[in-house]
Amino acid sequence: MERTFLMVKPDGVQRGVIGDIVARFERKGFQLVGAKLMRVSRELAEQHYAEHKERPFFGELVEFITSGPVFAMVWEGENVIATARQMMGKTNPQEALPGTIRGDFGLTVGKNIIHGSDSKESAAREIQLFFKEEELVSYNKLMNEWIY
Ligand code: DAT
Ligand code: MG
Repeated sequence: MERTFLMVKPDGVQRGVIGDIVARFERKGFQLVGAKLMRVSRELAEQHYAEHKERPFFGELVEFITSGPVFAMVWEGENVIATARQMMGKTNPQEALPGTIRGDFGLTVGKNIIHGSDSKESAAREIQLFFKEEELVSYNKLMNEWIY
């Protein structure tokens, strides 16, 4: 089953929307396989956002993601990578549709509440960057018989 890495960013944690965000993915039918509240070190932030190293906002992005605790998660389910991106909405909350997480909770691109992997490759990379294998739990949910 496909897995993705999702992270409530420091603004989402401070604003108290961890529960709302988790609830959306649970209700959709996805399965949580790992989660932790943690601080992102500068080193981890720079690795995680390595693809943006040359962008003018890179410094700001690293400052922001290391500025307070984040809630890191791994979710599992059919097509979860693309579906989670749709549920998050566009990168800029000004463009994200109502009903999406960024559309409902955010106002500016610098503080857009949530991160989600954008491809199979980035999901695999980000999951192993944030989680040890033993922190991820595979289990059968009886509910899955009513979802799949
Ligand atoms: P996403 O988080 O939707 O995958 P991204 O990978 O292009 O978007 O960018 C990573 C983060 O960088 C994004 O969530 C917010 C920040 N960011 C992107 N574009 C920005 C910009 N033009 N100005 C400031 N921050 C930006
Ligand atoms: Mg991205």
